[in-house]
Amino acid sequence: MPVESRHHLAETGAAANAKDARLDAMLQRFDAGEMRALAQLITMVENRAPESSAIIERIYAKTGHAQVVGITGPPGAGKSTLVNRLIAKYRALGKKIAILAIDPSSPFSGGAVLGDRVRMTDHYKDNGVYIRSLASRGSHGGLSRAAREIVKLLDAYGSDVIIIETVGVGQTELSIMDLADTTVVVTVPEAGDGVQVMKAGLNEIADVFVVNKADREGADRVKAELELSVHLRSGEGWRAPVLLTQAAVDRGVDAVVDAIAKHGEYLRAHVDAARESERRTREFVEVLSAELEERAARAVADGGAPGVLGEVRAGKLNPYSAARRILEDRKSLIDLIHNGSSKTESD
Ligand SMILES: Nc1nc2c(ncn2[C@@H]2O[C@H](COP(=O)(O)OP(=O)(O)OP(=O)(O)O)[C@@H](O)[C@H]2O)c(=O)[nH]1
Ligand SMILES: [Mg+2]
Repeated sequence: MPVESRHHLAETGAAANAKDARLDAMLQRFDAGEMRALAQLITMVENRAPESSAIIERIYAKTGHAQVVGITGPPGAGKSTLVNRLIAKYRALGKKIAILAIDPSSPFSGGAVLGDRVRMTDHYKDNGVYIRSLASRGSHGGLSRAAREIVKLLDAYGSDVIIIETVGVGQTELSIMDLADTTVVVTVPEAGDGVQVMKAGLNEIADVFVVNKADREGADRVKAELELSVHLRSGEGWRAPVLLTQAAVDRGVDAVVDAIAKHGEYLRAHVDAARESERRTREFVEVLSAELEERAARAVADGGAPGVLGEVRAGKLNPYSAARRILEDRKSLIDLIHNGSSKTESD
């Protein structure tokens, strides 16, 4: 190895040590329950800092305590209003709670919820409530990974309940809801909303149905429709209750808290080992492929695989042949994944 190159490595080594020390300090503050450290770690994970995987690896053993509750449903159904109510209920029960809002269009902590100004301000200062939002724009499918890792951090932080609110009824919502232990689908008695929910497949994943805005006409009809769909959904096991609420005036919300708790108990009593191992396998494959992708991208950015990359850049080699050439040559592959910056491929 040329001298300059060794010198370069020594320097980056020192920088890396300082970085490690900073990260260690941050993780120690996290372990001590410092909310600011939680926020900083979430930001790193959200921005896909290279340390992201190491962070999650470090905190993983502390996860598994929280009940993750997904709340989804059509825009404007009253999800955020409901979540704000739930925050108050859980705090009254002495539970530590975290909210992850995906693309929030309605506020959680700003005190904008009707007459709840004072109470929401209390939450804001309350150490038992952590509220964070995550934008899906421009995240190129990395959203569910970021959400997964943020949930891990919130769990390891000691949250009893983690609520994820998503807007809408699309594929992204379904993939985010995959993170939830308990999924609450919120609808309203508007014409067609029940149908929209069923079309989107949300009724398949609902563990609890909430028909909010029950002050409006048609709530009983939607409730009956949803109950029928639960009835038709074959099999024994958990039967999703259909609850009427008026979140805006705090009516029916206690029953939602009860249903979520009951579903949590049900899950604990009916641990499905096969499903769990499937979920762990899926997570492993996702983490592995994402990690490989990130390492390859970093390596290329750092000038790894210069021979092949040079040919690709010049248009002499098509990307498929180039990828195959790397993948089929053990040494090139290992160099790329392990030390993309050391440029050992063919020089
Ligand atoms: N009539 C009535 N209005 C309600 C009720 N609950 C919430 N709302 C109102 O419905 C509107 C939408 O509520 P949000 O909580 O922002 O709904 P959301 O589902 O979070 O909306 P997005 O995040 O935009 O999808 C607000 O104006 C609420 O005040 C209710 O029980 N009855
Ligand atoms: Mg909302």
